Amino acid sequence: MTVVETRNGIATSNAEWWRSAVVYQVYPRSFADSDGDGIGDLLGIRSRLDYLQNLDVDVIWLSPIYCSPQDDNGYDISDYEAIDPVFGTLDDFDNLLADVHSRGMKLVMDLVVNHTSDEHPWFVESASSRENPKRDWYVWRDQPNNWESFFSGSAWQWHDETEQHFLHLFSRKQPDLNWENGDVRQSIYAMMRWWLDRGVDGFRMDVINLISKDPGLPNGKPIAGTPFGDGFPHFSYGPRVHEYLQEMNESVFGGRSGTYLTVGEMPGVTVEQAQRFTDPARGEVNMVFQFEHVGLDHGPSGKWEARTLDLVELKESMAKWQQGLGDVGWNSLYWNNHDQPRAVSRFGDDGEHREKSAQALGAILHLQRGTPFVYQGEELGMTNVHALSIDHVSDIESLNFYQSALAAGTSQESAMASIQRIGRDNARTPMQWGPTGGFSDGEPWIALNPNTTVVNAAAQVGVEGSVFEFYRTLIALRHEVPAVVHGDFRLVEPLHPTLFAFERRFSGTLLTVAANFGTAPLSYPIAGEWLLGNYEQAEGPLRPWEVRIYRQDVE
Ligand code: ISL
Repeated sequence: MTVVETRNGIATSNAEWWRSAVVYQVYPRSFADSDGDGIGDLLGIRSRLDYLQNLDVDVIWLSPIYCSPQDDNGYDISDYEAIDPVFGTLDDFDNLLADVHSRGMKLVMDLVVNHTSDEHPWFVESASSRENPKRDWYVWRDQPNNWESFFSGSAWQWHDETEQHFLHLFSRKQPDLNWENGDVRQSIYAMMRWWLDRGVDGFRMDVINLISKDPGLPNGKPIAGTPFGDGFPHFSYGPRVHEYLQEMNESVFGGRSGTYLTVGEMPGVTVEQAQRFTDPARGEVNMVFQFEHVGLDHGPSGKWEARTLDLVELKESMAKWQQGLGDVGWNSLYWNNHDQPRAVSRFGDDGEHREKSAQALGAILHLQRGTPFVYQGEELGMTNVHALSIDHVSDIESLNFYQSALAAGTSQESAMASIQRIGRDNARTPMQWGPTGGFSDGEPWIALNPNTTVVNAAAQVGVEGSVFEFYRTLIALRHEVPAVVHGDFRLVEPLHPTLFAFERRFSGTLLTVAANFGTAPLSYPIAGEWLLGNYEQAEGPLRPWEVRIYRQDVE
């Protein structure tokens, strides 16, 4: 392995550049529209690279841009080696990639291989007859089991022509691939190599802990009040998942001189499992997206049932992951993405203290150990959409939930309240570039959040004290202060109900980060030299949603 100096002056292997990187997630449909059809596209992204370079992010992760019927906004892929015309062409992609690289940034693709679209030629063949050589590429059974789909209803769809059911953990237009079949795996690895040959810098792997299922596909424990059982223990972390990831890693990345970022999205993953997935010695993935902290406000029946978020639990969970992946493995750090409500609305205060709380959240995340992911608009403190009605809901998960909740006797008001609180459209409204939007010259595919009049990039870039400029400073700190990347982590005052404070220690430097997750003045004296804060520097109690970062030399 080559040893190089990183830009923070620490000698590390250049194969591990992702440890000091910050990733920015672009949701292409909603980022920037160049041709006025109301849907964001590759040329739009290209036209906004100055903005991303100014923010100083290292990597761009693109949510899926492949050919797709768009049943689940591109997470249902019908051709892995072509760009959906709505986003542009392969030439547009190559030009974007070249521009990203020429600015010293990297680009990571979304890899959705637990399932394809039902319009993918593989599935079309598989469904054409029971004798087709690709029949076994998907999961067909005479009898369905009792598993429930993530998107409501049964996870099985009856297929009239060949008189069997096929498995779809997500929508019925997203049939699950059968990873037990070696030809399926080899075809996926070949496709991944094709993208690496084009120059991409890695993959974010969609629900990759679901690719190996318990081969017997047993029924799950019955879920009270529903006809379904909980299949999760049988379709997640299956017996061959480590084997598949090691095989993928070897077949796709083995023998290449480049170095890549891989992050596995893994709903329900435990710290112990994540340690195994991210232990560099095992050769699987660099890091995983875990879901514990974004599940703390879910009720016993799941995400649609509200539960009050408790700061002590949030701190305990984050500290557990910091410790658990401290010596072996690596953390990803995120507050939100295209599936989650907006961070400031969920964990902060999107009213009076929107800016301060967005900044405090930013600092608490970016100063932990791991690779931070910024979801488009988070760096502006974009909020949930509060005024949705069901006619304006676009997301398949929310629409299916609404139907099944009403069928089960839930009131329209209550179902809508759930969607407003936690529905995925909250994250998918167009990027707010200016006071009138600036996303598209046409009618956007999903309505803009009306608060674009005040929450927008034009009002923040270059403006001292803005959320954007604060994020820029946080990202610069990661690039410049080795303790941010490498320091160990210690939570302080774990039981304090409104203080979120921790220490990072590395090679004679101690950083202390302390934030007031409330509005009442909070005394928490910190030693050392002031490094950064989201208010004017002052002694005395922490003001509403104030965060302070101090640095001191230690033994
Ligand atoms: O969105 C969720 C919260 O309700 C999750 O259950 C989500 O479906 C899960 O995290 C998997 O997400 C990924 O795969 C899905 C796709 O719809 C999501 O957008 C994607 O991030 C199926 O491909």
